[in-house]
Amino acid sequence: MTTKTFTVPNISCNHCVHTVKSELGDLAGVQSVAASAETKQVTVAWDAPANWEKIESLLKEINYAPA
Ligand SMILES: [Cu+2]
Repeated sequence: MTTKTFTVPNISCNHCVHTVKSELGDLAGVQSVAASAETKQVTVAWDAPANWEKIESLLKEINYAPA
């Protein structure tokens, strides 16, 4: 399992947190998603078939690109 913590500048409230968590959670292979509106930090844990490229492009698609 791979875990990565990164900043998403566009996270501004709990709705954003909810969106990021549910969208990433739907990606096959993603095991857990933690996000905070206060720190704008997201931690994702994943296994194959997910990978960082897929996670990053999904986040860009929904306008929550990682910094
Ligand atoms: Cu928001």
